[in-house]
Amino acid sequence: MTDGTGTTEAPASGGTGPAHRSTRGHGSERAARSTAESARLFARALELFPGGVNSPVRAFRSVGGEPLFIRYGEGAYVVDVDGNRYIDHVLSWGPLVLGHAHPAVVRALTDAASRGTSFGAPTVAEIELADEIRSRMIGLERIRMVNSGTEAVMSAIRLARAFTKRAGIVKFAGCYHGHADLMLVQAGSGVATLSLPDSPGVPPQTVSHTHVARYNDADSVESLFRAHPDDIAAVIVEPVAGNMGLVLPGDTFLQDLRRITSRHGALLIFDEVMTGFRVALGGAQAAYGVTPDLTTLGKVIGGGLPVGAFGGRQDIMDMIAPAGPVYQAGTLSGNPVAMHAGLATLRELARPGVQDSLERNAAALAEALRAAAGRHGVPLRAASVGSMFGFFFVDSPVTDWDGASASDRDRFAAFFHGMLDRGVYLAPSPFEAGFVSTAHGETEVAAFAAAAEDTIASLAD
Ligand code: KE4
Repeated sequence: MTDGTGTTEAPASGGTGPAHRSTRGHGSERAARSTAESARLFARALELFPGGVNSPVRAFRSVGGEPLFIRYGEGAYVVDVDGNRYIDHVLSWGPLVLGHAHPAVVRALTDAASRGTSFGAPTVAEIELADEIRSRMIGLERIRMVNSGTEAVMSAIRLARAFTKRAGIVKFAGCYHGHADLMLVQAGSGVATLSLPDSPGVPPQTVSHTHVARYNDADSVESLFRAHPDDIAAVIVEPVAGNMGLVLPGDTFLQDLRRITSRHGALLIFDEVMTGFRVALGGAQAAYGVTPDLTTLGKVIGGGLPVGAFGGRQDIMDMIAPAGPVYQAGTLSGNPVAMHAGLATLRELARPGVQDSLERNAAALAEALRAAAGRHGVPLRAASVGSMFGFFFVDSPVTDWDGASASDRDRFAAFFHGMLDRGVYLAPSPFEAGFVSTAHGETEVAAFAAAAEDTIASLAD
């Protein structure tokens, strides 16, 4: 178990925790690391799953090599099936803000499951989680629970189109909003990683109303409104972009989007699936002081279980069935076990000082990267916001997809593997964000800094 300072000790007897632990260290050592068992399992997985994985970005395609199979996680660490132990900065792509197997989450899950795993009927848990979310995101007057971020986004867009009686949707190049057909246009994340700006299987007419603007360029949004007068239902944006690498909004960008959408009678949708409860407890909308009409959520609010949600103004949300005519449904929506995992997570996160500590640690990682790159003359830009951090091997500041996609991907791949060899597990793509958890303490930050110094020094050679 992890006491939150990064110190780990064997779990209490009877736990399902680590059967054995790799003795390899972290940081600057580059011990020989076997991945034979992962390779064997990956060969089997390739006979079962397309590309051997159940989500593309896990496949290591953009960094080379083969994915690691994880045996278990504990606190800030994951251990693979070959016994290699890593400091984890993927954290399931964001959800695990408390780290792996946090006692409060495990206890909540176990208790809930012992009373039944699903009823397809209302439970008090969904009320409690919605209350907890709304206590932080006051703009969410009504909420609908779903099962993924993709489902939240596709539902919110259907709702925006119904409410405005318009079809057009504006998104931003490099932003990723899940894999619903209409969003797979110059997306970020796995699509960007796989260089699939438009996915096959998406009929042209499906995306004919999806218009793409440039992130941090409000004029490009204004131009689309001029080109499609009275046709744009909504602008959807990652208020802090985390799917083209980490790209922060410019000083007035989000305020400009609020102003432009209001002026044109369109809705502003903040996709906070990643930024919700990461950028700040109230999400990016609290951090930047901009209230969208609709918000989509996921990841952290499920505590590692499949949960998404969308919510916003009551006059809009009340169009959702059965209150209104816009159909949206889900067998496992509001699943009580998932609700309890999310509730335990948000309650722990809300404890005094927790968010500040997360922000300090994320900032320390970004500073460690900048310092190492500076010492060795390697072009690198690093940033952090809330409990997220990101970096590009590039000389100039990155403000949009063009800047992100011009970064040195080969150098990123070499850095990724160098860090992996030194016991640090980063997202296997230059177009993702990194995360810290409450289980990442001084020990993990120091080990990351040592590994980054050693790896960047090797890149500079
Ligand atoms: P899911 O359907 O994967 O739960 O959520 C889609 C989604 C929507 N909006 C934003 C801003 C997101 O970041 C995501 C999902 N993020 C990716 C990682 N960048 C999930 C990882 C994956 O696809 O395997």
